[in-house]
Amino acid sequence: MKKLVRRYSTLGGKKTSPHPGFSYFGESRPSTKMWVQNSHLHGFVIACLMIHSQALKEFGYFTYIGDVSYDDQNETLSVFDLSDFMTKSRCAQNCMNNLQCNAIEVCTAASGDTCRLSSGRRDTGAAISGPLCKRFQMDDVCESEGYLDRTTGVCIYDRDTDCDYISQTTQTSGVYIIILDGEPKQVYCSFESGSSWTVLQRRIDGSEDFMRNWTDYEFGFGSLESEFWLGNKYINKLTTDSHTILRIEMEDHSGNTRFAEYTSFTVADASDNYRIQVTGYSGNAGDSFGGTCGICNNGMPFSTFDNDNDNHVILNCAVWGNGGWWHNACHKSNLNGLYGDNNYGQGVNWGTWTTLSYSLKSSIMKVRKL
Ligand SMILES: [Ca+2]
Repeated sequence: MKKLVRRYSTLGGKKTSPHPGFSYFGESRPSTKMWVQNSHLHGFVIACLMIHSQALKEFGYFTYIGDVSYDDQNETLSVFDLSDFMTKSRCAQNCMNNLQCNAIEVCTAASGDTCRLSSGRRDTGAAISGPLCKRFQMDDVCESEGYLDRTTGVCIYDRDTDCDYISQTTQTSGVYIIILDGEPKQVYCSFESGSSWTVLQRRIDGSEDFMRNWTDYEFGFGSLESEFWLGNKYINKLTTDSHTILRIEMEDHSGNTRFAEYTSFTVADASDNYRIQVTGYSGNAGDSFGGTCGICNNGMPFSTFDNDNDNHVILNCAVWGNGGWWHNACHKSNLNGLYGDNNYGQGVNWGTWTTLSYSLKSSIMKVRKL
């Protein structure tokens, strides 16, 4: 399994607990976290707080994340018998002092209660049986199931996640962090009738400017709760990761809704300018991507006002059409066009439904796995 890393100092965002339902260390006080008492450590933490208060704010806290088997000691670094002297608090302190340690595990066995230091991650692994240990994970700034390599200060993610993964714990559509190609990424997951969609694009009110440059379209812009473009870099990663069913839902200004769905949708990587390939149309909005024609968008690389990869020898179609898109010469679809602009080819267009002289009220583009 490949390991991908990311420096936590660039994360910036607020830590999101993957296990919000669990209580913290010291289960009798579920709303309070345990602070490891140690003046030397305090000094260290305060010094670090001055350097990076956000990243280290929760350093030194442990959170109960679930149980592991007593017999599973693959990640055990050392074991202490619990006593009046070797309390759970001292055990946690020992973990803090050992950079290999990511968690403590408090075990109850016939031979007595123990506390062991573990290099274990947040994922407590396979089904368990026999005597159990409670794992208290050291909190860090790494999102999802990522964990901090404390010797290097780098967040490591052992596996990718997606909206299907999120759906195992919730069916409420909204913004979630997934691990996409080893990196945390915020996306909008839409859970509908047992399907988990990842939203790529949304237009609803013209609040966002879609006349953006190549870099903006590459890394995304806008608000995931409102109007946005997820980013070609991430769309490529999603389609590479089997999210190849594309559904586009649109609404006109009279409240009529139509859709176009494709059984296969891929977007190439940056070396091929995020070229689109779609096949397998179904729906009632018509296929404004497909076909072979001078304005057909299928098979075209992406273009923006500062990167003209279209087939029009005179026009820069991204300038003429008011947005980045897989322009040809120029387009039969133009969902990133200027909101509210009904001039031919300038607005939020889906030509096979409302013609290129009608700017739609809303559009949403989303993908899911087969
Ligand atoms: Ca051109």
